[in-house]
Amino acid sequence: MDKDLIDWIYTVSQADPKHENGGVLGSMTTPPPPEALKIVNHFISKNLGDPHLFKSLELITEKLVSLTRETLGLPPNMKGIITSGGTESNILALYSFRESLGVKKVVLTDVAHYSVLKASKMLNIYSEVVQTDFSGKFRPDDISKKIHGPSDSLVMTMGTTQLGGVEDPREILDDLNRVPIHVDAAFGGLTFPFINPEKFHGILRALISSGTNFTIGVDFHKFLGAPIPSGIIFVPEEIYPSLSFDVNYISSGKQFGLLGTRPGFSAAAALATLAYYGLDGLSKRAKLAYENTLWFLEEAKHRGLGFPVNRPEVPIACLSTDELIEREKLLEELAKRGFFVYRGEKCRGIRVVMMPHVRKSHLQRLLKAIEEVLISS
Ligand code: 0PR
Repeated sequence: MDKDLIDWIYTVSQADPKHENGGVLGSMTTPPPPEALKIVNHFISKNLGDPHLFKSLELITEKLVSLTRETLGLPPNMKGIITSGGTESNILALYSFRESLGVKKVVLTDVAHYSVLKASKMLNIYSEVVQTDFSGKFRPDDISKKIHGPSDSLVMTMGTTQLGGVEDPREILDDLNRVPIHVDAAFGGLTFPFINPEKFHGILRALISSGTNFTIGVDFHKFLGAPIPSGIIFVPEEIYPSLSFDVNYISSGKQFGLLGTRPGFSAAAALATLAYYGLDGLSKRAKLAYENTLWFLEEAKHRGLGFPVNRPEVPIACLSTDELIEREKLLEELAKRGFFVYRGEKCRGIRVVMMPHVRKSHLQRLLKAIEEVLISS
């Protein structure tokens, strides 16, 4: 055994920013709870892609799917498939639309996650991007005039990566001729239902009663804080078979989704994380993070440190700073001081994601650091 090399693996990671001390402020990652880490170890060599051999994983998956379905208020005819996260869910959604419904085109807005365009390229599905305004809002007409017939589809994001907005399909549903819709709720799926239950359930009710084929992807490894990788996609029963692939030599005879061998702990640790916090705990964490998001934006505006371009609907804050300082310089100076925020493309400034490890005191320190950088530049 090369112990030096093993030691080096630990040593080299010492230089990474740490979630716990408020350094990681832009990445949608957060430390999982201790119970989930034990579960990771317990399942580390088991393959979720072989659920007949590892029978417990089949049972765990069933429980996770039904608990998530219940939490989101989805109908029983929507089947859940565990994925490695938002990218895989987006690819599967478009693939299932293409295979079962003959979809050839996808319409999305410029604030959709880049993995939607990645999916359309990989699947040879033509894409049309609708420009949104500075606050990330689309004009309903801009979408409906791009949707013509049954080979078109639409992606709407619940919790946009850049601006934390929620794209509401109710504004256009009547004009869409029931084309299939994929809801990318990778971040919003386990935050938005607690922050604004009325709007969340209103959107779902409208989608369900419209008779449209819709899919929804939600990530456990984002705000919930389950170990990476872990997500889920729900698809209507009728298009579910298109995501099943025959594999004769393994005992289940079929596999779902993109990966073959996939981590068994994906489902088990996500379930353990849900069990650890409980829905009440998760709801409290989401509401607190959201309050901190609004507080941060308001405080920054009040102190002249930037301009909010929208009122986010999930705990993601985008602060426009380009009238005050060159963005790359701000990012660089903040990183030197140990604050790792992300580029805010649409808001021309910085993006902070209020993951559960981000406390108000971290945000206070970040605001102070921005102030210092502005004064000294
Ligand atoms: N859909 C939405 C709305 C997303 O925000 C993301 C990821 C995805 C899909 C894709 O999810 P996976 O990356 O899990 O496949 N959004 C994060 C972001 O762009 C991804 C990320 C996470 C980037 C952690 C960096 C990082 O350190 O911010």
